[in-house]
Amino acid sequence: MKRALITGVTGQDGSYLSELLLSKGYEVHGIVRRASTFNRDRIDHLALDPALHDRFVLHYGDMADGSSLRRVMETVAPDEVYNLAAQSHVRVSFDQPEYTADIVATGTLRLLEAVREHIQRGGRQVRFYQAGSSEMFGAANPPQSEATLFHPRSPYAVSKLAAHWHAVNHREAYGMFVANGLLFNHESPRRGESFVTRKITLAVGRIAAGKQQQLALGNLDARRDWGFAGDYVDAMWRMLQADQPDDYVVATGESHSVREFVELAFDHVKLDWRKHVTFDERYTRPSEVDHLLGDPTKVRTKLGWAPKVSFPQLVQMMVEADLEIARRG
Ligand code: NAP
Ligand code: F7E
Repeated sequence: MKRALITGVTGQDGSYLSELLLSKGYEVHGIVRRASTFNRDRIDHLALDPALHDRFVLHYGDMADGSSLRRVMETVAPDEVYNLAAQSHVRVSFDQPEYTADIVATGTLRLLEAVREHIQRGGRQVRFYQAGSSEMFGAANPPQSEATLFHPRSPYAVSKLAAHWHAVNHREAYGMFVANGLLFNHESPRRGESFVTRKITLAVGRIAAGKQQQLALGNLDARRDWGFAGDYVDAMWRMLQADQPDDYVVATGESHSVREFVELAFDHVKLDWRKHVTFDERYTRPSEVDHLLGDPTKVRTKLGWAPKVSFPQLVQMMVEADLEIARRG
């Protein structure tokens, strides 16, 4: 039975990846941080399932605390490590740049070092997945591929870029099996509520249920390559099953504007978005990323990965889930 360690297990991707690995027979260990309120909604169905008691195990730790990362590495001795933990909000990274750099960049270095020391002590091979981001391409012209020069536009993106190069350096300097995923935006009904897609679908559900009237948004012209998170965690797993470690763009190859997402979401409940959406400058960014559009040729040809959920299916899935929440709440 393979053993995996996931940082960021309570996040959107951590929850889908846990489900995928458990379905493949893995023993899954996750790192959680202490909070004053419970923050495990996305994984409660796994953590509280008696049948998974021995196969889904949580450990306290924090990307800011190298000693906790080293301790968990020694306790778990995993075959695969998936580093998904991050302060992942681009807008927030402008307000908390140092913290973002500490968790996203230095935190990754702490974990890579914990893995390196673990391998040195025990001689076991550990495969490492680093959650890179299309934000690292930032201002680079679309379409973006593995050959595109990075041009990050936020403290988050700069920090992810540093983490990316730490990962590459550990691969080259120490011969570690480290794969970088360059993942474009991926969404789901489990998406954090302050990211634009979920913010829109939550509002659409509440407006349709008569519980809200207005939705305040920032830049509607930004274009993103949006896929379904459940599809993307499969690409992460495939990267660690390859013969050689490498870096891969994971994307749908299709981009849409925030305005198109809004239109489609409101259309789904037969409402005119223009009557409900207002502009609020607080949701704009000091430097925006205008157009991200990934070229997934490499991940398709080398790893056989392709997205299964289309853009309209994704919007529909998210609106329906949030309609249900609004009706219940
Ligand atoms: P998410 O929902 O924001 O989850 C982030 C996870 O990181 C949460 O489990 C969070 O724990 C944990 N975390 C934050 N700070 C931490 C710390 N100091 N120590 C330990 N854990 C910490 O993010 P996601 O959408 O699942 O994304 C997963 C990863 O992929 C992230 O690294 C993100 O930057 C990257 N990424 C995401 C996308 C996307 O479109 N979703 C695209 C490219 C790359 P709490 O629950 O305690 O907050
Ligand atoms: O913004 C615009 C905003 O916050 C998308 C993270 O997972 O994906 C995510 O980063 C676009 C931007 O995602 C609002 O200006 C308009 O152009 O949903 P978002 P993001 O910044 O693309 C990448 C790949 C990651 O790696 C990140 O971790 O939407 N926008 N109005 C808005 N955005 C937000 N959040 N809120 C608004 O009201």
